[in-house]
Amino acid sequence: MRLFTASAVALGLSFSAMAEDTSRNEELASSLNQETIRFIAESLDHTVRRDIEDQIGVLAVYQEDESDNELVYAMQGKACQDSPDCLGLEIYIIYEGDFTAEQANDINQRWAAIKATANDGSLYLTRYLILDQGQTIGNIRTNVLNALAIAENVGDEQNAGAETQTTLSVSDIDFGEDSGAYINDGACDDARFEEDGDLWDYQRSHVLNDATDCKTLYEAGELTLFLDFGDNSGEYANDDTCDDNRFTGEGRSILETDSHVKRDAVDCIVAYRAGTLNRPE
Ligand SMILES: [Ca+2]
Ligand SMILES: [Ca+2]
Repeated sequence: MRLFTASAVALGLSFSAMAEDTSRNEELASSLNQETIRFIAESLDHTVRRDIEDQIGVLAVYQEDESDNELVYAMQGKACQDSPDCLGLEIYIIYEGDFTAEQANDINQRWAAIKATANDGSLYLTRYLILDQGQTIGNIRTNVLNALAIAENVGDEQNAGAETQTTLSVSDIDFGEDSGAYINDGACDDARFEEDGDLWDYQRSHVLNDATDCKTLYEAGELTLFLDFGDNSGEYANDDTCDDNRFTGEGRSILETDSHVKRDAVDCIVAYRAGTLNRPE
């Protein structure tokens, strides 16, 4: 089996939704050929990227509703023998990463409608349909959507887990310097480590200014990083306006895309210290 990467690519674009094609929903299929598999993907308003080489099936892609991410998946005919018609259909999604058998087992226990396996670190999510007694095209379309909905959930869980891990690493956090009025008093006064830090002006002014206190307490496991400004990798970094659209307030630019989330740290910290930004909800 060829490897497909289901990568989360932030497109930063919005596509106009086209209507789904339900015209063949009542049609009973006891086998599937290339044309029908392609129709199933396109009828869901998904884009067929290409046919699967030397097999019956397609590689398709669509944009998730809740985010700008796109999900790549494959539908492959099974039990085709020498015929161009296949008696089964496998829907599969592959996430590359560092997945273990334990994680796959955990997914299997929570999502009965999909089979998860870990192989060389990649996570395979598959759903197999048998067409023995015939299934309607509408039913097959619903099965595809169910499998993809579970895959989206699994993907979201992985992304959330990855974010938690990065905030836990001390070396990933810039604690700044000891330059505030409350340095070395045994309490962290940097608003980033306060759940409702916007309420206190002196904590805003202490972002990056109470390094020793905050680092010591963070290493002891007594602090959580609630507000992560990220780095300065954005195209509009260092132009004196905060372009990170998680924030609101007069210190924010008019940019509406997610392109600068956690990528405009200096501009946003300056505005935040000055009190012209509200932190994300
Ligand atoms: Ca302090
Ligand atoms: Ca900026």
